[in-house]
Amino acid sequence: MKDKLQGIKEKALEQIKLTDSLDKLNEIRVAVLGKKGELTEVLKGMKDVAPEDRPMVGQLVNETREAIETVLENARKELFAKKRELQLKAEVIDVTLPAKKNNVGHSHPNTLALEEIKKIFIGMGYEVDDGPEVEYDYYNFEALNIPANHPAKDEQDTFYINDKIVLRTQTSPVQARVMEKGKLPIRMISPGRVYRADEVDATHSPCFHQVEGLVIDEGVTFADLKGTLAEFARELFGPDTKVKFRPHHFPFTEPSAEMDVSCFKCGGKGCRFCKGEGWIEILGCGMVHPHVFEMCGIDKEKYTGFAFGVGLERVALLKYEIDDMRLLYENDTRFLKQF
Ligand code: 2NL
Repeated sequence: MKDKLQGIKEKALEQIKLTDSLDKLNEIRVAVLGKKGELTEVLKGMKDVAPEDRPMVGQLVNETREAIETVLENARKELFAKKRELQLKAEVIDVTLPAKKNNVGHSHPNTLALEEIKKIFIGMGYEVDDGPEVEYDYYNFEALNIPANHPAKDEQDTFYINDKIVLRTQTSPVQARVMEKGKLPIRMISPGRVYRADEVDATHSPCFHQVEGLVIDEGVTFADLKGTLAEFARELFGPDTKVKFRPHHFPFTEPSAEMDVSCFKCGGKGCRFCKGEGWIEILGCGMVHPHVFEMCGIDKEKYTGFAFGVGLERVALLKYEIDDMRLLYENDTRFLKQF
């Protein structure tokens, strides 16, 4: 037994001496001291040792284990120090090299315009809400007084998922959902992505953004609509901005109008920017149609309201004097960082 232990020890020490890596060292540790290691096997053989010899043999095994562990640990420290030294030599950092350029991103003109619009309406006590872009035909059309056979459904050139589900063509379905919940009064805007099957050109894209607004309370009138949207225009385009309302038609409002703002480039005299008009069309609006109230379960005798819709890209193009909508979707940082 003694010779066997001596043999294990000598073999182990010899192997450790020849080892040049931490991994190999670990393999030796496992092979000798591990659960199925040589030394452990010897311990398992203790049952065959005469009882009176057991303490002596046990002590011998322990001494052998301790001796091997000590040598292993020393070898480990030495190898680790060597590895460290090599690493430090290999990974020299030249602090005088020029730093890597860090490209910091930049807010998109749409984002800038939306932040500004949100700030204006939040300042007037509006809430901001959103909803699904893949929407039921019901909320996108029917609840908004656009029945199945209405020409607006073709006009709007809708992307259909199936006969009940569409890509929303406006963000008013968000507002229809809020109305349906029935918590009044309502003062909200709903910004978001909308889809129409349009060809791409300087002013059209099949996917663009809208901000729609809705106010419902007792006694809301067209005067409230005019006052609110005139203030919105002044905050967005400057304090001297004038507004003009032209009669229009939308299925979901009655009466309906389009709002123009006086050209903020020429102050209304007429210039290249406003194509000599002095006015720039900016949004559509109107008093919420009684049938929309009915569809959404709101008492049309008690409540009135106004609504409006503005194209976010249109505001961004005007405000930042960009002449082609396609530039907004290319994400060329040389373009984006100008704003
Ligand atoms: C436009 C016109 C408009 C609305 C959107 C609306 C929403 C509800 C009820 C009634 Cl829930 N109306 N939205 C009203 C008038 C015009 O948008 O040309 N937008 C770019």
